This record gives sequence, C-alpha cells and structure tokens, in this order.
Amino acid sequence: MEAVIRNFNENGFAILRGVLEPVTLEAVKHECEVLVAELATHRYAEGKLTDTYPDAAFEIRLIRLYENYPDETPTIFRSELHREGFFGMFAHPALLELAGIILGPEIRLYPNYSVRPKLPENRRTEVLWHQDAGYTSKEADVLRMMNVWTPLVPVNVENGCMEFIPGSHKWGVVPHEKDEYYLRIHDDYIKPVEADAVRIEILPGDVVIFSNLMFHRGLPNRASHIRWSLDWRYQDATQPTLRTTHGHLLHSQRAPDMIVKDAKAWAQLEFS
Ligand SMILES: O=C(O)CCC(=O)C(=O)O
Repeated sequence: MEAVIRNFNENGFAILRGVLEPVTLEAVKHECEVLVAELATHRYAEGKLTDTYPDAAFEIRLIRLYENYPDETPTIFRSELHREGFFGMFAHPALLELAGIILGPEIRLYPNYSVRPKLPENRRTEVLWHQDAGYTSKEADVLRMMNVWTPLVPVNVENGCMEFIPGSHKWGVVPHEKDEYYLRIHDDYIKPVEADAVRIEILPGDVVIFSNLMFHRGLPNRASHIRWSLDWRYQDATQPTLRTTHGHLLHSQRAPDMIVKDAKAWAQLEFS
C-alpha cells in the first residue's frame, strides 16, 4: 500500500495487479452483455440489422451490430450504468479503502463514470492527450481526486491501452484545444514530453489509479476485437464537483445515512 501511495504522489499513477475478483468482473461483463443485447434488439426493430448475432463473443458482437453504420457506434455508456452489476466495481472495498487513505473519509463517486467499448479503427474512440481536469475547468487543480481505469479484456498497444506521462500531474491545468471529437492538450505542452509516455498494459482484474491532472490518452484500437474498459473517479466529498452534476456518496463519517448502501439502491439512482 505504501508503494502504491508513493507512486501515486510522485509519478501521478500506480498500477494495482489482481485487485478485482472474478465475481466483480463477471457481474460487470454481464451488465455490458445485457446492454449490447438491448442495442441489438433495438437496431433489429429499426430495420438496421437482419441478424442480432446472439452467439457472437463479447469482444466482437458490437462490431457486428454496427458493421454498416460506423458513425453510429456507441463510444461510451454513462446513464446506462445504474444497474446492479456495476455497483460492486464502483464501490469495491479495496478501492474505497485506498481512496480513504488518499482523500479522507468523505468519498463521492465523481459524476464522470463510464464504460467504453473501443471499437477497432474508429477515430471516434481515439481519446487524445488530455487531463481530466482540462474537461472540468481551469480551477479543477483544487479537486482532490483518485481516478480509476480498468479493462475487461487484456489491453496493450495494439488494442488501445492508455498512455501516461509520469510526473505531469505536478504541472497544473494546462491549455486544451477542441479537436474533432475530444479536447487535446496544446502542442506546446505535450510535444516536449510525449517521448516520456508509458504504456499501461494490464489485465482484467488489474486497475490503474491516476491523478485528475495526469497527461494521458487512450491509443487507437488496431486489433480486430473490442477493447472494453471502465473508468471512474473518487473525490473528496467535502469539495464541490465544479460540474453541474453531483455524483453519489459512497463513504461518509459525517452523513452515513446518505451513502448509496447497496446494488439495489445504486440501480434506482441516475447518472447525476
Ligand atoms: O479509455 C480510454 O481510451 C480513455 C479513457 C480516459 O481518457 C479516461 O479515463 O480519462
């Protein structure tokens, strides 16, 4: 635990291997499969499919559903995540314990939690160099946060793993520009350090925690399967979110009655 905290503070990130048990991963994967099945039914009803590919593998099925409509592929699920199977991941005891050490006892799930199905060779899924704080505001360097990213398939350079610039969390919020689909860090800030990028090649069950100020990107997927992943963030709940949304309280000493207490309660809430 000490090494994890030291890496998080000094480099801006730390990898934790094998933290998530198969039961947690399976519950999340099951919910993702249900989501995909719902999309298949919907597209079939719309007349955009002649087959719903029920037997296609998890890493492939979405590709089939959108084969003839690359501009319609989903790139991110957010409001869809209030289903019971996601709670065990977002409220995982080991992650909340770590967040407690880094952030203190008041912990909210920040209103930025996602599942990303990164489809191959689709520019809409290539997340450019950015800081998460860059999407929030220039003042977001005051936010005390612990960001989390984890894959549902093994990730590597070929299928679009994350890349980080170690130490970049110490440089404040830098200027971002709007590109076609995402914000990107201004060239003056990323070009001089781009060669220092480290690849985060990890397996299902592993997580990487990182700073809200970390320079990072998600590489393009050049494999022939989907790179499924989740990302979410914990924040010191005594602070404002600096967004119009409020997130959800997961741990609290001062208002224990206000926390999301279990998967059923989570499923009744909304992305907010
Ligand atoms: O998953 C990706 O490719 C990018 C994710 C990301 O940028 C994030 O979690 O902040």
